[in-house]
Amino acid sequence: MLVRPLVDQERIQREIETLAAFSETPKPAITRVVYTKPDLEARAYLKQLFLEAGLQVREDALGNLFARWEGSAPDLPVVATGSHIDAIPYAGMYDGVVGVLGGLEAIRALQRTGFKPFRSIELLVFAAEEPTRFGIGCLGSRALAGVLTPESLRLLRDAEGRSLEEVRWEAGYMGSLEEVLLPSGYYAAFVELHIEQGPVLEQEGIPLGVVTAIAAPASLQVSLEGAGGHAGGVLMPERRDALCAAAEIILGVEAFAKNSGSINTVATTGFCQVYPNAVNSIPSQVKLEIDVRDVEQSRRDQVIRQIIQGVEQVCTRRDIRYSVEIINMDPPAKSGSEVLKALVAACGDAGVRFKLMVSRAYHDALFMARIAPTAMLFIPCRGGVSHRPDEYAAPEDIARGVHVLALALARLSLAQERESPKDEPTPLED
Ligand code: HGY
Ligand code: MN
Ligand code: MN
Repeated sequence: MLVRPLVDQERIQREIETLAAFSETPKPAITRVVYTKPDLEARAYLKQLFLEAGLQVREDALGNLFARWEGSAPDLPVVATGSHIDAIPYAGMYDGVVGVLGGLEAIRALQRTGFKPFRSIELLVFAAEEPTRFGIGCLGSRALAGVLTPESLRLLRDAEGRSLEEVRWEAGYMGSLEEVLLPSGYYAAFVELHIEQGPVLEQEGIPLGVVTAIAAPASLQVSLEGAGGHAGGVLMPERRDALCAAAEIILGVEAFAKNSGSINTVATTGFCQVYPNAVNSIPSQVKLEIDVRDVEQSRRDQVIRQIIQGVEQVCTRRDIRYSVEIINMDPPAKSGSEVLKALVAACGDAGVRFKLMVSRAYHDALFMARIAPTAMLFIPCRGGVSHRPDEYAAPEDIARGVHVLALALARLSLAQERESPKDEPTPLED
């Protein structure tokens, strides 16, 4: 490989620190929910950095942000990289950000070496990767990949009952949602650099992960309605306590995942809303949001069936009204072989050891894999911790990931042929 990308480690750190200041919560906790003031301020900062790097910048009607380094073959399918900058409440400062600022630094490092792209290289900042505001994750990548239609997007509402339409317009995104979907064959390849959000690389002392597959995520909402009343006045035999029913259901979620037969099955009840939520009032209504994942879709779906059966049994026995809504049940994504080859070759060029692995977290790459050959690069994060204020990635690990990403982007940009995203699947590690 001709290029020796010169990664500016200190500059990436400064930019990560600057971006972290755009948050609803004080550092080290980052809260940056889509279309809120910190999100819009963070976007404005990124657009300024992209323009300084000489990239062509555009945003679509949902707020997906595109920064293009034009190649000498501008009409050919483009090589893309990128991630997200929205953050769940009380998160860390590296989730998603490493892939956005790292992608920018990979481009700048190639620019410094005098590399000239053949295929254009485009950096993406996807809108709403986290499910925080509208209950379903990866809105931007689902929409541009055609997995979510404009009609489905228009049905989305946040916890305050505000529609996606209303909120995005207020944030200045007034374009037509029909224009978000990208034409078929638009991208030749997509690579996402991300922290592992797990402990494997650190435990095994391996500096990079090359992701062969992304686990299949699903989420469902369970609404329970019993009978409220005075905590002192209503005797136990008369009660229809919605929170006690929820407690049994939540323990069932845990048990079904633990007893699935595979360590790769995970399930979490991460959201529990109680009404009226007063110490001396019997809970009459509860809303649960449950997240279920597995690298094997059939095993995940079996757990979902068990959860739904469990809701029916508990609520029948306790005389609780219930409803279950499936929010999303996505298939897993398998990485594109040509992109995997480019990542492995780039690790070789850089002399960096790597591990082939599965991503248990989902990412925008899960949906980019529907429209382009896709793979991911993981860097270690301390203790495998993520979605917490103490999330941390070492500067040298970030710089190493950026270096390999730059080499891979250079290889992919010079590739004459574009493989189809439906290339032979790589084996799912189970
Ligand atoms: O939940 C996830 O896997 C991602 O971090 N949104
Ligand atoms: Mn996340
Ligand atoms: Mn992420």
